[in-house]
Amino acid sequence: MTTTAAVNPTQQRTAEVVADIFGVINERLVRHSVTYPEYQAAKAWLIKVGEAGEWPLLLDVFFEHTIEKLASERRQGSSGCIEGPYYVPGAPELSSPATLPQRPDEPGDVLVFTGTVRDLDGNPLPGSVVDIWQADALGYYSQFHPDPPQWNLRANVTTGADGRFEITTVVPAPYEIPKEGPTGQLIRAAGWHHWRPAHLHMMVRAQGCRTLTSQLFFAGGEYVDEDIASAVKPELTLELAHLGDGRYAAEYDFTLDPA
Ligand code: MBD
Ligand code: FE
Repeated sequence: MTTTAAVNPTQQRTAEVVADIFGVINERLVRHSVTYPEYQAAKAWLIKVGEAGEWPLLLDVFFEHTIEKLASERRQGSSGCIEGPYYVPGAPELSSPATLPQRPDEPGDVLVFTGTVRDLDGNPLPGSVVDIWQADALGYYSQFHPDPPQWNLRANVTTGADGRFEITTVVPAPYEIPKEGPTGQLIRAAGWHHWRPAHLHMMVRAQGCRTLTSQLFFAGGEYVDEDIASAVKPELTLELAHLGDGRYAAEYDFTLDPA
């Protein structure tokens, strides 16, 4: 790689970071004595990742956790977590207490998810929004799987005067990376497992605050200790309580940093 004089800071940053990453890749090709057949297989596979539309999936599973941990170092409030590939803006706007859009026969156990959104001083943030999305009890996300209707288990829930939210939904299933696609093929070729533990996704927004993108997991759930996306943090684990009528409850309070 030739190095030309950088003319502005952005160009300098691009040149430094990309040259370093490409340099590391080239070193590793040497370390592993990568052959022409391996290079050609990798090239064909990378082309398939694009053709299958799996770049968001592949990058978010294997790399977003690093970027997110770096970004979290600059936060004092609640921990964040990766956004992943399945967020869709513009979900229905509901007010707490809210039930997420779902089918009349929505499978799974009912979950009542409650909490309060506050600032760093502990003041509740009325009118803040919990933009929540999740897989259903079969592990399918609406708009990324043909079965669930468009906004199934997605909503922007506005908190009440006390900054509190109560969101009725269902307990999600663990998520299996699709096996048919190039990402799934790679995982199988390496002998890894295809799973993320069950999780809820959310972006929490409030006037004057830095938006928090996070996920919450379930204590003791399958794959919590072996997330293929390396995104689980201990402080993001919910304890599921029994409400006694077959429903489950979980509570989590969000603390937002100033903008
Ligand atoms: C998911 O549901 C997810 O949250 C991430 C980060 C990657 C793949 C599927
Ligand atoms: Fe997810």
